[in-house]
Amino acid sequence: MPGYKRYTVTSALPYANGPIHIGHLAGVYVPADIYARFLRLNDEDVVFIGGSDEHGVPITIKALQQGITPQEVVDKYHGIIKRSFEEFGISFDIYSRTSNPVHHETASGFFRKMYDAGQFIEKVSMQYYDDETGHFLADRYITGTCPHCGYEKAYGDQCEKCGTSLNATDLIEPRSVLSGNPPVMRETKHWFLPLDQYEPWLRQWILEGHQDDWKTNVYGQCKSWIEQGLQPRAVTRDLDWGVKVPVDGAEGKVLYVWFDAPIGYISATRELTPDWEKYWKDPETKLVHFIGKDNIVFHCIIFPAMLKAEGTYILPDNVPANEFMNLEGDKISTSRNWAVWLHEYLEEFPGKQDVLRYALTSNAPETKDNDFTWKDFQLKNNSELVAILGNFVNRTLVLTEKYFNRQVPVRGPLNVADTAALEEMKLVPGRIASSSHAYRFREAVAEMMNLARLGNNYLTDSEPWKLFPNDQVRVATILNISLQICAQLSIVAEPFLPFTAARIRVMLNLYPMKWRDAARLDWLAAGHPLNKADLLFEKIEDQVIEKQVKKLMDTKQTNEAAAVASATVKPAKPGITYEEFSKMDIRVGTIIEAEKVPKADKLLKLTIDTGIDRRTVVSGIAEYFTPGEIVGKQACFLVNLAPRKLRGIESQGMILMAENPDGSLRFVLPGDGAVNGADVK
Ligand code: B3M
Ligand code: ZN
Repeated sequence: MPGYKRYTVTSALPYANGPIHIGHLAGVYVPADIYARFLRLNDEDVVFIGGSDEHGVPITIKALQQGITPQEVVDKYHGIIKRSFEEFGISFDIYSRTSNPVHHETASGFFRKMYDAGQFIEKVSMQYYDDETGHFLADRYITGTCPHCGYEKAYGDQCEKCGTSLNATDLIEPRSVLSGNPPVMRETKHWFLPLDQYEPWLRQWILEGHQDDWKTNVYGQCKSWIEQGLQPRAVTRDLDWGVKVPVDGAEGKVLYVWFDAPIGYISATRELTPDWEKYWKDPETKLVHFIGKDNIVFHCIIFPAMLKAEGTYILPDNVPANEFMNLEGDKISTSRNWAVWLHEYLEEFPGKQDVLRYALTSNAPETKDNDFTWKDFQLKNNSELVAILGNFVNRTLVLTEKYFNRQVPVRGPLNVADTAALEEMKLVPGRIASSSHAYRFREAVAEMMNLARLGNNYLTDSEPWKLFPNDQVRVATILNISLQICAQLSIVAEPFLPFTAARIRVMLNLYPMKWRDAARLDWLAAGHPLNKADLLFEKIEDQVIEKQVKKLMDTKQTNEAAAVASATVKPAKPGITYEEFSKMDIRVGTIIEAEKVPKADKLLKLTIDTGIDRRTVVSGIAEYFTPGEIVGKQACFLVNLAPRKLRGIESQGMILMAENPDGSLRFVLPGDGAVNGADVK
């Protein structure tokens, strides 16, 4: 693009609290990779930055859930994520992580510079606090109902349903994630970025300056935030995991993860090259952030305000955020395991990176949410990659092998069909380039496939196999042109299908070429030797797809069963005092005899050694336990329950049982070493 000397392309730093799924790929990493590859093919100076976001509450919550340290969580997932990106062909110049020392130094220096310039407001305020666990409840440690859309599981920093960015105090009926209790308020000191002061500048820079070149969804979100009125935003938190706040009197406080994470792009560039400043500070550098729509406010408003405040950095030229990719009609969800995981895909579909890249790009959620289905994946593979692109390249090479001894034949006089094909070819690179510069990769990949379609139709219509016996000159021309189309494909497919492009080049015995070569039309001279033809794609059979669909249906069933079970767990009873509780005398005892009560299906008569005495307890457990299996078992007994008569037998106490939501009973077992008569309290 005119006017820029170099490009800094960033892709959102995924939280290192789970693996990558197709939603991440379709929204962020595949388009960013296409763009970076396209720029490199154009000989542009580009750095493509990625890395793991290793701070913030999503990480510490995961650690809490799994009973491991935050460091263990990020080490595990950073490894999985990095490897799967590599294998998938996401061509980062660096994939870093925010726990690196260079990042801590960069982020803390950034904060300190703003602090010294008086760009924060220091404020003591009341924040939610969990009395039971002794934690301030920042961000995702608090949930409640979203005041904008009514979603009941919104977080203290954001509602994932409507995408609105929230403050914890905006939530209706807030609850602590740690204890489930309603929080209390407690005083604490924090530093705030006075976003309200940047409002006039943001209006000018975004609303006036980027009306025409930012995507409608991005521009629209920015406009609505700015119009709602921006508030000062806390950029520090009471947490112990993250970048320490580098000022006196800030013990136990770290930078807010959304303050440090975007600085991670800068830290990663510093780590990549000593020349990093030109990628961040030279106005002739074009900075582009690839993100999903839930990150728009942070990349379009908050981070630019920070960059502007710091004063020495450039601002993003564009933020081509995508909408969401759903899966089989349902929102992708890590917690519900409703996803196609990249590392699993790579294992189950070895060598098929480009198939997924193609399915995700040709259906990219660029202007609205889209749906990934396995049927569509199969269709894209079978009727486009196999039937058009693969078929065309393969037929061309096989026919050349057969008729011309695997050498490029001579192009003779051209007829109307040849000229039309060549004319069309001249237009293809320009079309793909202008769609790519406008971040319309669906359109771009469709143009690429159209070129393959053109070749396929040209070959089918020309019917060289019928002409060969009588007109070898004509057949030579047809195959020469078909081979040139293959060569052009090997260039223009590279951003979208890098593995396939490389394989076409190998078959054609060509070196990698640049975009400027893409309209040349004379890549292969007559006599140029080719390599053996090889199939680019293979058909995906129904059972392969059915297996994947079944896997998802199993997940759905498990989720539904869990939902039913949790829905039928009885709600808590009203509270009682300790005095009330302590009136109950519960003891460990052993069942020494058990027999059925005649004519009573449900009752067993038990003789219990309570440690105090031996007594009879009649219990309604006969449907679940036979006398034989419970004799000798220890259990807990309520021994001071008023005696009552059941079927003529006096019951002098009660055995304690756990009742599942489905009504089935289980013993409440004392631990090893509990003796009869031990007091349960
Ligand atoms: N880790 C949020 C996310 O994964 C966040 C992105 C940071 S980009 C600087 O959606
Ligand atoms: Zn909402």
